[in-house]
Amino acid sequence: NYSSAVTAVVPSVAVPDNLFLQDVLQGLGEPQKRLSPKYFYDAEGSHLFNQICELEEYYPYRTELAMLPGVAADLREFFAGHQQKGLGVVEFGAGSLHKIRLLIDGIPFLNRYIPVDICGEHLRMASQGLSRRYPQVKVTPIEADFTGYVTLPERSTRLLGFFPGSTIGNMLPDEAIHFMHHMRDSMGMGSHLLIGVDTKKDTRILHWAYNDQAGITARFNKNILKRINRELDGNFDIGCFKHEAWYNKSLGRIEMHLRSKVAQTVTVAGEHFFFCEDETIHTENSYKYHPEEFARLAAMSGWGTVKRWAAADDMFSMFLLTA
Ligand code: AVJ
Repeated sequence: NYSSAVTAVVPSVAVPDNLFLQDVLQGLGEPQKRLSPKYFYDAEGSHLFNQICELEEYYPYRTELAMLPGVAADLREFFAGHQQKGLGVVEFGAGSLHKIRLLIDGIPFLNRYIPVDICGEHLRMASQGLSRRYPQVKVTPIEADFTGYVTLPERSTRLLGFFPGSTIGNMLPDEAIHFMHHMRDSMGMGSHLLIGVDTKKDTRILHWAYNDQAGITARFNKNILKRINRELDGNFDIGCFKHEAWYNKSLGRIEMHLRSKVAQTVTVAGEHFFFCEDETIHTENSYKYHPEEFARLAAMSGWGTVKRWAAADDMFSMFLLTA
């Protein structure tokens, strides 16, 4: 019975049921209306994101995936001194638990895996699948908002944080610094962090990655309105909004917006929100970092840079940091 290696999902901090509602009402009430990208990922949104990852135009996912076997080989050497005690990996915002497989495959003494994700149900299922495939790895899923301080289970192994996919790009630089501080506090001194960061590059490449021909990213963006309609009793007319994404060069970030095609009033949970024609809801930032820029950000949160891996043409970076 392999699944016995999976302990029950530990509820870390209690997540109030109405947090989504609170965030939406507050965000839509601001002069520049905004919604947090963390709400993209309901079942439909996660499915659409997986489709985005298959797109020709969307280079980050496949580029990072292709880097991971080489990175894992280097980490195996780097952590060779910990062979006896083993290595534990804490993944923040674990999603489908696919990328961890490449680390497990490349690091034989990786014997502990702690995925942290907000969706306990999905996490439990994925964790059981992983345990069946890798019975040598003890998997302890934690259901928590990974952006805060996470209480980790007792451990005797060295910890390596894992934060792939350039998810750090969703945060403002200030927020990223705070978050990296939290990761350091959660994992403790002597821990390491492997983090995927997207690079600055030709504006056209960035543009097409978020404006794909098939319109999947547009559907992904609009799905947040569908989710509000369904879960928060909203009445967004999805056809009255259009997807937009552009590279804001001075801020070094892709911005995604939903632009109202008409003047309209939308109701969410009984609250009314007026949109002018052409007014936007800012739904996502995706920051791109020069290597030195990111190393500086890491340093401001107490992390030293051990090593950076760069994909061909510097399309994507992975950093190994030390607390
Ligand atoms: C999952 C945050 C890394 O910013 O590229 C993909 C999300 N948004 N297409 C990104 C996303 C639109 C993605 N991250």
